[in-house]
Amino acid sequence: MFLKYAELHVIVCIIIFHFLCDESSGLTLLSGQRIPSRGIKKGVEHYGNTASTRSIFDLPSVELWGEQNGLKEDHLKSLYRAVMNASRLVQNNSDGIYQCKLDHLVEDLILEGFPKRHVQNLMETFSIHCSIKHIEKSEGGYKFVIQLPSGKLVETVLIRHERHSGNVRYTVCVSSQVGCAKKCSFCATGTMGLQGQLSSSEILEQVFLAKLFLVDNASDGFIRNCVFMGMGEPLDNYDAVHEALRGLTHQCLYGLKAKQVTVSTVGANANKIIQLADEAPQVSLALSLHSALQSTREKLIPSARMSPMEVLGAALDYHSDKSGRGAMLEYLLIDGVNDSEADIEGLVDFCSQRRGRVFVNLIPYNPTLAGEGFAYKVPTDERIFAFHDRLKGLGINSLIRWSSANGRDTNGACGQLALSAYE
Ligand SMILES: *[C@@H]1O[C@H](CO)[C@@H](O)[C@H](O)[C@H]1NC(C)=O
Ligand SMILES: *[C@@H]1O[C@H](CO)[C@@H](O)[C@H](O)[C@H]1NC(C)=O
Ligand SMILES: *[C@@H]1O[C@H](CO)[C@@H](O)[C@H](O)[C@H]1NC(C)=O
Ligand SMILES: CC(=O)N[C@H]1CO[C@H](CO)[C@@H](O)[C@@H]1O
Ligand code: SF4
Repeated sequence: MFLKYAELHVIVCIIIFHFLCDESSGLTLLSGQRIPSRGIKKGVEHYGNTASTRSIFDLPSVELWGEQNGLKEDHLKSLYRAVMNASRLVQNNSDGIYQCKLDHLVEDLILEGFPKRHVQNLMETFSIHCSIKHIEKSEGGYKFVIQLPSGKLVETVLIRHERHSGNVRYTVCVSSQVGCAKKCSFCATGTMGLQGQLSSSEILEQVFLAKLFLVDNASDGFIRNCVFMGMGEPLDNYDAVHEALRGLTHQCLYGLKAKQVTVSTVGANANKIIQLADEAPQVSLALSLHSALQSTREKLIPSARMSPMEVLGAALDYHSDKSGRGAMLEYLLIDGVNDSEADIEGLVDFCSQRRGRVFVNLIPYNPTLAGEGFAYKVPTDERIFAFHDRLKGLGINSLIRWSSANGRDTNGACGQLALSAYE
């Protein structure tokens, strides 16, 4: 099921973050950007601990263990440096699964300044739980099927961005749930239903495995952005996602800037947007809106009935007040579904009320991108341009995100990306 490549989040992720990577360059690290712990009881991960060891990416557990052993934060830094340096992917010849092997971890820990007397205990307590079941290369990057300790599978995508300067950066697109309860009408993941929640370490291990793969196989760039656009609605697994955000931005671990991390939601639970604004305001927010008319929105995203437009709008305003930045709105344009004059009016109103503190990505729907079984069609160019012109005319920042699968070549690289990843 998940091999259908029909997950809309991922499509959007591939089309949009190709640009974002460049747009977000030159940001400076703000002090105090670290995401504070919410005081989730340390050492107690919520889900999926089936192994006898804990995951070394279960940050609260590692912190608790460190505290109990009198270790300082610098020791955690050396711990993760040594883990990164000592790890490599090894493929099992009989089942083809790639597992992480830690060669010379003991030596590396000591080289990095980790206290020798705690090494043995560390290695008995923690390990790496996820593995890669399948790797697929495409022109735009790589797609991984990740196997969780429960045996369940999720997708992780690495998107390659080559800048004009020739520098290469990657965006990693992670899953936060197995399947999804939201049942959006255009999304294959939704048809799976919700089969499980990922723990924070399972989210962070996706990034780790993708990173290891890069070191081994491409090593032409590093991961610069992380987006929660894989399987699942991240705000439906809030605690684990919050903890993963902390790990992604933690100096000892991945050390990404909070702005380089994007949480993408369909906005069914406006309270969670408010909570995110309070607890991790610097993290970028993307909202899959697809219509600003409540009735159309509900047709596409059934669970949107939980969050009427006024409530959603208020949550977005709250978020932009807290973060000082607007959200990114994703709008999939589907012929005869949400591209009417009334839909344009609705979107224009909604954006105007936000005083322009939004950025709209108009994504012409493309049947070849979203797989079969969805009887949606791409609108005419006229409708697409009408939408864009109206937004522009009102000073609302927006872009049409063509994909070359649509017969346009305005953005070859990005189109190829979408195409090659989804054919
Ligand atoms: C390789 O896969 C086989 C079949 O699943 C399994 O029995 C074996 O233990 C695996 N080897 C390693 C080193 O994990
Ligand atoms: C990193 O790993 C290499 C071998 O892969 C090893 O030679 C080197 O000493 C390690 N460096 C540190 C600081 O652990
Ligand atoms: C990764 O690189 C190794 C050797 O460098 C190669 O054997 C393997 O096929 C590569 N994997 C992929 C998916 O490209
Ligand atoms: C609910 C709604 O307004 N749907 C409209 C979407 O757009 C098409 C035209 O493109 C209209 O026919 C629908 O009424
Ligand atoms: S919320 Fe769930 S069903 Fe909706 S697009 Fe995202 S993954 Fe698919």
